Amino acid sequence: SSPDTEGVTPELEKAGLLNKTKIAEGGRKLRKNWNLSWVVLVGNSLVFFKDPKSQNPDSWKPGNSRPESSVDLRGAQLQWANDLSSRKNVFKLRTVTGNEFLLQSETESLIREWYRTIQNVIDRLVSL
Ligand code: I3S
Repeated sequence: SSPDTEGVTPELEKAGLLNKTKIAEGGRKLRKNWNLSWVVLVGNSLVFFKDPKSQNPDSWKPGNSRPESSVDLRGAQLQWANDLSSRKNVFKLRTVTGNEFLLQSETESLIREWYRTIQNVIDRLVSL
């Protein structure tokens, strides 16, 4: 069984590699800078790592690799955003604080699964 005290460490929902760019910070538009990112969906947060050493499902655990950034999903909005990029399979994530990210994968099934799973977390947070 897990060494974590039950209820203290949030549940790992999903982890994997996605292309990511931030396009707005606090409502202010940013210049795109696409990068491959190790993305971890855990508890109420989407956590981004750029360190290749972080590319394992345990990377988000306290004391392990340091994340590049973290997004609070409470009140966040998702929408498909093929109009915002020449890339295919792109969606936009907007936080309540007005930060906006595009997430993209070459694999349609994979990006659909990410969209669905993140939306489920957002929906769950609404009813809490
Ligand atoms: O939406 P944009 O501004 O056309 O996005 C493209 C640019 O950011 C481009 O960089 P420059 O800032 O050097 O123009 C990027 O290299 C492209 O990847 C961006 O478009 P895509 O369609 O890849 O999201």
